[in-house]
Amino acid sequence: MLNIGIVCYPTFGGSGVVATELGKALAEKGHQVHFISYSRPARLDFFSENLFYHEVTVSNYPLFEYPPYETALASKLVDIALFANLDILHVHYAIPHASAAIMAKNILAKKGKHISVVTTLHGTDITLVGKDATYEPVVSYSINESDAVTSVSQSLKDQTYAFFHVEKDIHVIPNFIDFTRFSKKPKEHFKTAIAPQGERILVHTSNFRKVKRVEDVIHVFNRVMEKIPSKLLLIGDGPERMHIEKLCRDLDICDRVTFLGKQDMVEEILSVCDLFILPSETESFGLAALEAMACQVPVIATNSGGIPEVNEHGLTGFNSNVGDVDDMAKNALYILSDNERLAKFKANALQHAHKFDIKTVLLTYEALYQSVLPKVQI
Ligand code: GMT
Repeated sequence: MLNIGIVCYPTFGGSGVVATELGKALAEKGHQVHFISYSRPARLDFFSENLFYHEVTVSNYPLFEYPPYETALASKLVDIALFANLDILHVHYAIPHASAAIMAKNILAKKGKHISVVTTLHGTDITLVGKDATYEPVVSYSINESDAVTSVSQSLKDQTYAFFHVEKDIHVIPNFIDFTRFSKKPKEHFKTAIAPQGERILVHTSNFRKVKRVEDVIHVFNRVMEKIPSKLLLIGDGPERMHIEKLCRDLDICDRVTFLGKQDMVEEILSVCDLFILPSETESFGLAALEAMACQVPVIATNSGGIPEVNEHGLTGFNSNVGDVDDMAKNALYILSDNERLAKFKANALQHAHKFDIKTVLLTYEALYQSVLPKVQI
C-alpha cells in the first residue's frame, strides 16, 4: 500500500471533485491518502482511518499585495512528504499545483527523500489560464519535470501539446463515476412536486462561469417549452447567475425555471430529470454530463473539447456547435417528444456511463503510481 499526497482546489469545481473521489476510493482500498489544500475539499465529507487533511495557510503580512500561496503550498508539501513518508504526490490542476510539487520534489531530494510527482491536467488550467503566455514557461517546465502526466481526455492531451512546449508522454485517464452514489434514486414525490402536470424536466449544473454559456441553456429551454410542457432546474452558483436570472425575467419564464443554488445531493435531483443541457464554450471532459448519464439522463451538449468522448452523438444525446441553440433545441425536442425514444436514450446514457466506472479507472491510476515508483535494486 502507498502513502499518497493529493493536492487539489477544494471548491465545487470538477477537478476538486475528481481528486477527492479518487482519494476516497484509494483510501477505501487501503492506501493512506493525505489531502493538501487551502480549505477542506467539499466532497471530503467523512472520516476514515486512511484519510488525512492538511490545510495550507498563507501569510497575510501587509507587504504582500499577492499572498505567496505557491510558496506556502510547496513548503507544506515538503513537511507532509517527510512527516507522512509520502511515496506519491498527485497534483490536480497544473496551476500552480504542478510547479509547487516540482519545487517540493527538488527540496526533498536535497534532504535525501525521493517523491514521485503525478500531474493531472483538468481543463481550464490548459485551455483558458494556461493559454495566457505569462504562465507558459512555468507550466511547460513543471509538466515536463513531473514523473507522470495524465489528462482527462484525448482532446485535452492534444490541446496541451498544441499550447505548451511539452515533450512528456501524457496518459489519457478519463474521469470516472461512482455508481454507489450516482444512480437513479426513487424520488417520485420530488418529481411530482416539480412537475405536477407530468411536464418534462430539463436540468443544468455548473459553476455559472462565462465558459459554461448558461444563457444558451435558457434559450434552448425557451424553445423547448414552447412545444412541450417542461420545467428547468438550475443547480450551482457563480458569477453569471444574476445575469441569467434577469434573462429569465425578461423572457417571462420565471414560473418554469428554478434556481436551486449549490447542492450536495446532485444525484437525487438528477434522478427526476429527463434531459441535461451542457452548452459550454469549452469543456475538457464534462464530468457533470457523466454524472447525469449515470442517473439515466441523456445529454444535449456542444461538440467542443472532450465532450464527444463522454456524450456519444445520437446514442446518449447530441452535440451541436457552440452557440447553435436552434440545433440544440431541435435535438432536445427529438428526444423529449416520444416516450419510447426518451426511454431508449436514458438506457443508452446509463449503459455508456458504465465505461467510466471508478472501479476500472482506479486500477489505471494505481498502475500508473506503481510505474513511477523508484525501482528497487536487487
Ligand atoms: O470549469 C469547471 O467545470 C471546473 C474545472 C475544474 O478544473 O475544476 O473543470 C474542468 O475539470 C473537470 C474535471 O476534470 C472537467 O470535467 C471539466 O470539463 C473541466 N472544465 C473545463 O474544461 C471548462
